[in-house]
Amino acid sequence: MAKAKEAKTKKKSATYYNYIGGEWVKSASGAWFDNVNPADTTDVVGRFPKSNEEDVNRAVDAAKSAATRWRRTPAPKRAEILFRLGEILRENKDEFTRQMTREMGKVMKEAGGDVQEAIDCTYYTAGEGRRLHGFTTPAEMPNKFAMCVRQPVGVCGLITPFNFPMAIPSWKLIPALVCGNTVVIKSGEDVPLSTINLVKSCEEAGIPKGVVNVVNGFGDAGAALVNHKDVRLISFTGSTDTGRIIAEKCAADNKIVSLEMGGKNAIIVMDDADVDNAVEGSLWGAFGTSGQRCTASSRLVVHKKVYKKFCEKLVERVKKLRVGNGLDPKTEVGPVINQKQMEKILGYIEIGKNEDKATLACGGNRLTKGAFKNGYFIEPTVFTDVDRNHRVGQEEIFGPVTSVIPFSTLDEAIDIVNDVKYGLSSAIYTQDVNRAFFAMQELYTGICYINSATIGAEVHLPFGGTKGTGNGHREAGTQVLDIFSEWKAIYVDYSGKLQKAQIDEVEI
Ligand code: UN1
Repeated sequence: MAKAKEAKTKKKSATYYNYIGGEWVKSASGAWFDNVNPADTTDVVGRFPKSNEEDVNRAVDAAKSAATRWRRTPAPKRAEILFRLGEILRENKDEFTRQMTREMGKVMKEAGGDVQEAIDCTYYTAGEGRRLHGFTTPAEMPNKFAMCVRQPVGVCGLITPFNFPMAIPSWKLIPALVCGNTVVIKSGEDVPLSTINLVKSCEEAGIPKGVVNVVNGFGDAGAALVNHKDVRLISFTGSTDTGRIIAEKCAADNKIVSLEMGGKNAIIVMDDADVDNAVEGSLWGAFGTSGQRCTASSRLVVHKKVYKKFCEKLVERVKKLRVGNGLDPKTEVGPVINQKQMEKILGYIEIGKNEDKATLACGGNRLTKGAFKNGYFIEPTVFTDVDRNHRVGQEEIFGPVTSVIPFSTLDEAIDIVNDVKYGLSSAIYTQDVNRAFFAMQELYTGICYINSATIGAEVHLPFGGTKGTGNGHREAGTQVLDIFSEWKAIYVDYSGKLQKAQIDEVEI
């Protein structure tokens, strides 16, 4: 009887594998880890192989063996498979969305947006298979032809975070593939299922064995990928601290490294702004994905003339946000990803209250009662009267916390926005076209929005940031091709004789 009851209450969990050389395999050590639902940690989504250096070595070997054949497959043919992948993702969108919410916590609408972003990226980037434009240019000698083509870089290591479990892996994977590279993905340990769903779809679409490989696991597996001598490129999204270590390691053997890291994004609200629209944008920008976006609006820089009105309206709206399990369609703010992140966020709330002595306008607590008891829930939190130098106004929190900072002039606002170590996204609410254009010119970020929040980048525009956010690369758009391919300049001399550039006189 007791047993039957146990069987009834025990939630189902499944076993998943690494994908290496086209085979679904256990880890070399036989170790596993559990992927749990952050809204209810008694809900185990599945167990996944805990991989180590040996698994990474096998995956890199597989990627290396598949490289020549894939590189020589004409790009339009590679792209045809990717278009099929887009169809498969579209067909499975609902299931992938649900599974993502279960493993990551973000509400279903947003998880659907995440899968959609992967679909958009797949279709858009697959289109590059029939472009991958190079260029021709005149040569300086007669009877000589000059052109430039893209060539793949080789085996790429992709290290992905938890906050966009399918979109971010797709941003890296699809351009890598269309450019003719083979890859090993080390997925975020909190959200391995969404990467498995993406890669299973690659298998179904017909991507040849060894072209895409996945190792599940933690930082040691990522480090083995970064240190592997046959990996030519590392593309990483995650914290600025980890990114810096990766860049240093990559420098040792001159790997190409593309980094997307932290943010401390700000919305400026001018005195002429539509305040209601700015409040809606701030709400979405700060608390969408529980603030766990690199692009989250974690600073709201508000003109003193509208400051009081803005804060009142904002706090009133924030207090009404429905926190809960993302699987419930009524939920607006889901849990945060794990215990460690939750503690970090709560730690920042303490800093805001005690060290910064900002005004805690609403929120500030972990929710632990009733339906919240087994999850990592934090009340949406607003600090007001934040000084530009306060720690909550300077450091990335990556949770449902935002800081309102007052200002008097546009110059001052721009200075506040730029005066942090990051530079991903910025926004301004104003009805004045001159102010909007001046802000567009002066805000030193990789992304800038007018009359909209700091989140919501589209896949056909470059994504990335300045300063501590990145190392000069951009994902998405066609700009991503510059990460995953290298230029080859080609000169064809059809004069039939030796011609010396820079030296021979050309008869005119
Ligand atoms: C991220 O936060 O790392 O612009 C990615 C956005 C999303 C992507 C965010 N399309 O908010």
